[in-house]
Amino acid sequence: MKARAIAHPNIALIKYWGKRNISLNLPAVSSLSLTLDQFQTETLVEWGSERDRLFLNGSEIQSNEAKRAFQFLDRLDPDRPPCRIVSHNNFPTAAGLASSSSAFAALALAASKASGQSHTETELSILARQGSGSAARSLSGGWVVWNRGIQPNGQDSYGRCIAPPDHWDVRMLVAVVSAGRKSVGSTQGMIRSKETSPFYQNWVDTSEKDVQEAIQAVQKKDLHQLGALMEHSTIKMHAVMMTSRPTIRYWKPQSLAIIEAVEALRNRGIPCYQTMDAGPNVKILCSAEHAEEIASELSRITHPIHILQAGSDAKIIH
Ligand code: 2P0
Repeated sequence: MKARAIAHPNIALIKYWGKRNISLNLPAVSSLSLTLDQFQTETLVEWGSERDRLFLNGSEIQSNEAKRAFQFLDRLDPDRPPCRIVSHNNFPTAAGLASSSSAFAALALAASKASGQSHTETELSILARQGSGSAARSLSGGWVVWNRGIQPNGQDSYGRCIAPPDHWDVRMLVAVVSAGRKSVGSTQGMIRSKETSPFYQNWVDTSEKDVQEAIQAVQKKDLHQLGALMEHSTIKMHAVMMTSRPTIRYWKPQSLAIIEAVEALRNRGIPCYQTMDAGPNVKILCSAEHAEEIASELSRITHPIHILQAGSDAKIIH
């Protein structure tokens, strides 16, 4: 059987960094994200093929990435037949643009369907989470909370939509500083931070409150409150990364130039707020009315600047 699914990446406003269980990808902290439109992963799964084969953006992959994808299918069915996976991203892979979130959300959905199983959205989120933590947030569109949960088996740790895409007409700008692959992978980075950063425990202890306040800000559509919380969560996470040993620094000079430009725009009365993930690219949250002006200002520093809206649920396509 074959099935094809698409999923969109999500950008965390309140960040996930750190695991309470590595093999199940159970997070040390809850997080809140916005699923994006335009950027997407499209994945075909053929359940029952001559042998396991993975194709990504037109090339066959035989590295650890392939192993990770097929081990993920083993979680769905340990006695599965050989499978073929054909996946395309229409945006840069593994560059801090959340490609693993859409990749494992699309793979979970397509594989579930192709294998003839039937899963609820919650079950799919739990499954996708085991491929890559942030993928738990990409089954749903709009504004999504991923609860840390407390159960050892992770059955209470999944993404849940708190507001649909049309709840609030915001824009997320993506200022691409580098489309290259990141220097330290997220999983390794999180392990290193937990083991070595003197700020790690404080990060864990303070994140829950950030998530609760950010949920309220989304519900009230309070851009200032949400933007301030997002910047705070971002800087706290990067402080933990940078104080890890050896240090993990994803920032580039252009990233800082964009952060300064965002502050300058804000001082001129244009509300906009920045966030960064495990890579040098900067994302800017703003209202729809200011998006073009902000993009044109930032394009003096780097390009391209993508202007994205809230995206929809992952879905099966025919
Ligand atoms: C996030 N990041 O909340 C955070 C912010 C990066 C920085 O989720 O190890 O690829 O597969 O669970 O999901 C990127 O981490 O990591 C990420 P794994 P994932 O979006």
